[in-house]
Amino acid sequence: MNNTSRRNFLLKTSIATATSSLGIGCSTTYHTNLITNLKPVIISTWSFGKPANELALQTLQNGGSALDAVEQGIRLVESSGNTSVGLSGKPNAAGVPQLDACIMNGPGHSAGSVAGIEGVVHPITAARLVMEKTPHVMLVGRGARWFSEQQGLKIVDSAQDEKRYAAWLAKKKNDPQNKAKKPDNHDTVTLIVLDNNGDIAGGCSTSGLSGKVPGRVGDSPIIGSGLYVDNEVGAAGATGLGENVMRYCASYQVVENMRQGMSPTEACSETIKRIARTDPLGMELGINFIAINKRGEFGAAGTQANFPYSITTKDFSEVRKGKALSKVFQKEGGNEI
Ligand code: SD4
Repeated sequence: MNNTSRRNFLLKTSIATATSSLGIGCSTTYHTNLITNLKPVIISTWSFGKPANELALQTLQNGGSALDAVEQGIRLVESSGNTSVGLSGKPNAAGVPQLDACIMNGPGHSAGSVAGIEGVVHPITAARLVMEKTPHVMLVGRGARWFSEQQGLKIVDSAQDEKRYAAWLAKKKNDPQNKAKKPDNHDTVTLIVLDNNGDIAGGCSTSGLSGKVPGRVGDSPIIGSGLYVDNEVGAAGATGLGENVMRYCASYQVVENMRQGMSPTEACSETIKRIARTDPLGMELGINFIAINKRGEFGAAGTQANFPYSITTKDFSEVRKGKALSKVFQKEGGNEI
């Protein structure tokens, strides 16, 4: 047996022993990634999460908390020119990016979020400040922006947003394949950190659906929908059309599935299957989840065949594919109208 397979064998054996002594069913290991004892572990949505994970790891290594790591990782994406996160993201129907973000800390089960916020460069920091400086969980719209200003956060004036909107519209018009490319892509960075002590923190940030009705809020800033952290069990987060996630409290459901003994990937898959059983669009819905449990096992699943997620430990940092539940082209979904 070479070193790697010996290490994997020992790892699997110790996990089998640990899971049976914990009374946790572990009948299937498909897409389950067992890396117990390799804490910290950082998982995030999409391939653009990888540099964010790496900054999160560095933050931990420099003595920062799991919460600091989440915030720093997500800030990197918010200021990277990403077309779905931060002020460089997708504008709403009025031409203004309205941003959604949330953050949650396992110890103390505290959470903060901002929704439909305009002009704030780092909504994730605004969400953290809501959590730490107010007794509230969620601030929206103008109130959220006012609060961010009071806290000294960087605000960018909306004339710049109008300019970006004009550029975005022109690009959309000139794209010959635009009509065939429905839906217009929209992504969220959801990043979860399991630290050395086994404590978990997570966050999400997005500009949400492009061309949305002004005031529309997606799943990402809603605790239990776009993100959920339970320090006893694990955490999960979503990307995909919020309307398909928030009607099912889906990240909460993923965590509850893990509480019942499912692996992170199974917990994500079962949540998607449950949504698909109820929703008229079934597996044609575009939804994807990442999850991690308290032991450092992680996984992901999506209705789309190529949902990439990023995973980082001190030993490796990679983009992987989530378990694919469908091959069909995903539709937007939402309430039937
Ligand atoms: C939203 N969930 O606002 C976000 C968008 C997203 O992949 O994640 N798209 O609905």
